[in-house]
Amino acid sequence: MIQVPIERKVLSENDRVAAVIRSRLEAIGTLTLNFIGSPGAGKTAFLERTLQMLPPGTKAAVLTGDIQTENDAIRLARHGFPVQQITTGGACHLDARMVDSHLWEWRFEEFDYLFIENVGNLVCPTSYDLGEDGKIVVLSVAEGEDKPMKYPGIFRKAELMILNKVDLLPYVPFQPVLACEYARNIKPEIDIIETSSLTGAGFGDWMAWLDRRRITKHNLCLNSPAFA
Ligand SMILES: Nc1nc2c(ncn2[C@@H]2O[C@H](COP(=O)(O)OP(=O)(O)OP(=O)(O)O)[C@@H](O)[C@H]2O)c(=O)[nH]1
Ligand SMILES: [Mg+2]
Repeated sequence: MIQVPIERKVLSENDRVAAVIRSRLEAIGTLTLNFIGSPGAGKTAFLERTLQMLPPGTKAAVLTGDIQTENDAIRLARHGFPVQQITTGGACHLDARMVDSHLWEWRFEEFDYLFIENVGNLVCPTSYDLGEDGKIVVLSVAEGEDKPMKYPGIFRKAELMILNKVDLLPYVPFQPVLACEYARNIKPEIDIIETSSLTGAGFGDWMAWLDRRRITKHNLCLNSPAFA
């Protein structure tokens, strides 16, 4: 019976910390994206290929969340960018405090991009603002096209859906058109990019989206009252 007020209190404390993170990241112009998807949807592989494709001189960093193990951080660190693993010790999502304490370790360095890989889960991470500019949902073709209908929360909050592992389409009964239709029923304006981290398909579109998103953020910042 007291569960709802306690949950509300936890979320409002989280929102307070997230707002502080957002204003700090805003001040240094870092575009921060929060990647959410089921376990095994391919979030780490997607970020690995993204790091490989960033233009020379780009300053990027990754925070990667898992319940246990440093496996993802080890994979991501191979690409020469700063990476920190956040192990939640049981929690099924990252929260703003966890992100804040790891950003302090980097002293809020001025990165162009901060990528946050959330704990593999389509539900819990959705409610937690981490101070990011946007959420990106990663759905793989091995999961079934009905997932936007079954887990609408994250598809409503995400600005982009990565439809991943499209190299597997010849082998699985998955209809991308239906998956996109279900996602757009939840959020008509959601962007969708089909990708394969194995073959690199769709990464040209993704890198262009990323670049556009950074420029949009930059322009928004320049037009904000703080810069007037
Ligand atoms: N065929 C294919 N396999 C992929 C692709 N992307 C990832 N995989 C494989 O899918 C498995 C899971 O990939 P990960 O990148 O570890 O997935 P994840 O979403 O980070 O998983 P968690 O961090 O555990 O939630 C691995 O065996 C990858 O090699 C892809 O585009 N195509
Ligand atoms: Mg991972």
